[in-house]
Amino acid sequence: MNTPLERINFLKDEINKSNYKYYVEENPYLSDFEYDQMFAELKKLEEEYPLLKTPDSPTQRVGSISEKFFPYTHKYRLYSLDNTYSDEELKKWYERVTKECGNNVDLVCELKIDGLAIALTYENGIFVRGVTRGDGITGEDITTNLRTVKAIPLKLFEPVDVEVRGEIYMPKTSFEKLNEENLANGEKIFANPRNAASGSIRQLDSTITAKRDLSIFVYSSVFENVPDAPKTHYEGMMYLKKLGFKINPNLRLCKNIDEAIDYCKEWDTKRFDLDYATDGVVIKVNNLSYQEDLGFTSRAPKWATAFKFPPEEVSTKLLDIEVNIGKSGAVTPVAVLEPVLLAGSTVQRASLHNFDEIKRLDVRIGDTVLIKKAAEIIPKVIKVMETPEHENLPEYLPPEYCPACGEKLVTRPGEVNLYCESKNCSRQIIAKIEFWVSKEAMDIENVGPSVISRLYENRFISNPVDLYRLTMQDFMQLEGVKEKSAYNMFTSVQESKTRPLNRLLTAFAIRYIGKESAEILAEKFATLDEIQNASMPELCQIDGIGDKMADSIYEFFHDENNIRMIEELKSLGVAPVSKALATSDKLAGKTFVLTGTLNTMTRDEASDLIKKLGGKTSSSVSKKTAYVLAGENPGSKLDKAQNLGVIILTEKDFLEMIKEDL
Ligand code: 3B9
Repeated sequence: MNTPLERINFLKDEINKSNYKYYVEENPYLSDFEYDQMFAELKKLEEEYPLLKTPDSPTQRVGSISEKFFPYTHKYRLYSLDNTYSDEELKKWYERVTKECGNNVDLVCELKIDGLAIALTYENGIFVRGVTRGDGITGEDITTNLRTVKAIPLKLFEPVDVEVRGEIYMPKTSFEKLNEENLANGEKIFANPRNAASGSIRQLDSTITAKRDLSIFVYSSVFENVPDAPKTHYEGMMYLKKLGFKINPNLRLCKNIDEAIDYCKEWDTKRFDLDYATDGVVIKVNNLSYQEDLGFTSRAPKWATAFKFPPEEVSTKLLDIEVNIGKSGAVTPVAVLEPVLLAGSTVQRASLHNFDEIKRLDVRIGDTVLIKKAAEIIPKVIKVMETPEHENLPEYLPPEYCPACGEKLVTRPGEVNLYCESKNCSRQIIAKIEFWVSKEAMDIENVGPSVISRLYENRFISNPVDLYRLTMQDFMQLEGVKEKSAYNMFTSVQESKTRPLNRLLTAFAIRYIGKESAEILAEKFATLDEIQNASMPELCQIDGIGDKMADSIYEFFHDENNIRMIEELKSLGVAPVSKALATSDKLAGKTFVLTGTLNTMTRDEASDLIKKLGGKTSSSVSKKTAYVLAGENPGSKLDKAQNLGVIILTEKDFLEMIKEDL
């Protein structure tokens, strides 16, 4: 007769082995019935002998409900990958590699899984911690949720100390099933398997995570106490497999870049047969000592590159053509589509460029159209499929009158777009204000399209300048806006008064002047007055400002209405600062909120530092806050950050993060 400990260990091993066979090798070992029996017996024994219950027990996968995720600073940084898009770029990358390491550098090709990057830590072969990638330096501790992912071993086949990195993903079929169920239950629909995986793993209630079909592929490791640690990436991957990790079976050792290019070509088509989303191929130098020689840039290893698959194309039905009115009055068609999966996302709308394009392609409502998506860009209609229905559909005719204000639409010489030239067109005014507050322009957080529409409808604003006249009380008049959010909206507007000059110039939406030309202007001129007083020849001389642009700038700053608007802005306290020169883009796109007292610097100094590294600071914590930098005696901002799951940095974390740039 076995002792309870022996029996418990036997059951744990059998169940763990069964999990491994089922979820990693995808080759069942125990029948469902046997599994359930053993699981029940183990659970009962552990209840009887609570001291024998250990964290690597399969009964310990479903955890509890946490209130929040805690930030965790990675022991080893998680790097990104540089992207390549063509054979030529791949060859150039390989040239740099061989220049450093000599000819005949072996490569390993792997599929790039479109999921969620995480790091798993094992001590003595026991899973102790799982953390999201975050920004590569600090992530969030999601151990409890990761324990529910059956393909993650709780105990390895050898008692090693290792940190592995991998990608959590949801199989395409499970994603579709989840969406079907959610649709039926009136719950959230995920745009793609990646979002579904991310939403599932970020559940505070891990019993929900446990119900989602998540899996993992592991692709990288750092060993700590292994006597003969692998010498090549390929051996490393085989060792990970031997330890019980799930690795993607489609990795391949290649002798040179031509073989790697063949791999990319092969998988560009074969990937559609897989039950998981991939967005490219990762190519790595195999020899680890070569990897060490090549080293890292500030964000990515030089010994690896990600080849991105060219954009996908799919066909779907054109349900309608909507008309959009832009901030400059340009009237453009938008395709409304039967939802379809394209390059990993569900697409329902696509660009049709302009009405000439519709005529050229002979697009008719009801047609089957081919749509294409370039990386991160709005999909567009590129072709009408030849169908028997096409000929019977009525030709599409562009609108003659503005659908918003009824004004007759006009064409402009030399331009393809139709324009609504009404000064009172509501859709145009709203588009102008929306652009003013957008990230690219004045970046006014907390005041989004829905707030703008309501402010406009309630006649609180009829142009962007009016935003600066609003009081907190005005915001509170909107339905559902309480004191706190009114305060945030008001503060965001006030904060935007001192945005850099280039942002204000962008926000003006001067014809032909986009973000880049606004930056050029802001580098040449320190103030609005200087630009206003610039002569045509002065403007034309500027590198990067063409004659048409110069004309448009001159005209804008001499228009009576605009002169008045600029005066009003000034009197309301809008005072752009001349462009604070960021010396690095390390913190680009990251918003910091500072709270409490810092030891090594003042808050102003910290905030200058953040700006110098390309980041932003804000006074209130929101979902868009990337980090809260908390000093001693922090205020309520810290609680808010914790509630929202925003990463909290101590002064030490912050200094660690930017030390290379100090
Ligand atoms: C320090 C696949 C992805 C991926 C690395 C990947 C994303 C990132 C990466 C991981 N799919 N592979 N690989 N298939 N989406 C290459 C950036 N590796 C690291 O982050 C990393 C970091 C290291 C090693 C690896 O330290 C070294 C240790 C020994 C020698 C040299 C460096």
